Amino acid sequence: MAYKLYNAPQSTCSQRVRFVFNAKGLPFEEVKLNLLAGDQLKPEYLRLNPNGVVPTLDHDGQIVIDSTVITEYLDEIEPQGSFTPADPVRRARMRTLMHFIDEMPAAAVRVPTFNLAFLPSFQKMSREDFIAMAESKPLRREFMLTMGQSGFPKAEMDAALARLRRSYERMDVEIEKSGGPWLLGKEITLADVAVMPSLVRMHDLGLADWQDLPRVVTWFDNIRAHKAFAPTFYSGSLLSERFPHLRERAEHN
Ligand SMILES: N[C@@H](CCC(=O)N[C@@H](CS)C(=O)NCC(=O)O)C(=O)O
Repeated sequence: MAYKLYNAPQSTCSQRVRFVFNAKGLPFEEVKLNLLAGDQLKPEYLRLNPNGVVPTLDHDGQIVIDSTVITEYLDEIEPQGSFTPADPVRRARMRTLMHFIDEMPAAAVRVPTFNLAFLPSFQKMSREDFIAMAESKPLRREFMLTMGQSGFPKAEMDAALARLRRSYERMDVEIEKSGGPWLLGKEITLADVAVMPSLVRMHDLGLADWQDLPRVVTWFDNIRAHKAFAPTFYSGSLLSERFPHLRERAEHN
């Protein structure tokens, strides 16, 4: 069985899928897209993924898109080292958390990411090129136009940070309820995988606002110590490695 993953090193959604592949020890071919250059908006890619985003999985010609769907798909067809509880009630809880994660931290993290990391690249574009690029995005058109070339205003940034903070608090409650160390108890599940890249991103941006939540601190240490973590976050996967201005920012903090 051959797996081809269209993805981007720094993409949080791609990191979820790479983590599951690496944890299961499954070989996969990686096709790396340059998102700032617009590879995800080329007609040949849009035929695979009409949302114009990564990741996309090609499994022997069968196309599966959307990172949480891909991780569930992989866990179904490659059940070794399962990330899904056997008990249907716990499975339902896992999916509930995955929905929460996509709606809260995974969505909110885009605001500090774009404001702090990507904005300088967009500011170098002409107004016309920026608008044309934003309008060509099937899923993120309004997001890009709201950000514009001056970035999200402070109120929007504060709201995103507040949503992220509430997500860490929710993680803390879930870990306490389940007995930890993972969100649903003793075993790591797809819910942990789903939220992981948001915390890695915020840590990388120097905004790890969970230091007063010891259960989340331990969770973060545990996921970084997982055998799948290092191969998932290979060189170039962190924004601070790619954007020198972020390193300078971190040094000043
Ligand atoms: N719900 C989708 C979201 C995918 C997504 O937003 N991907 C981002 C990278 S993490 C992307 O490709 N962005 C490109 C763009 O905004 O043009 C998933 O989970 O796969």
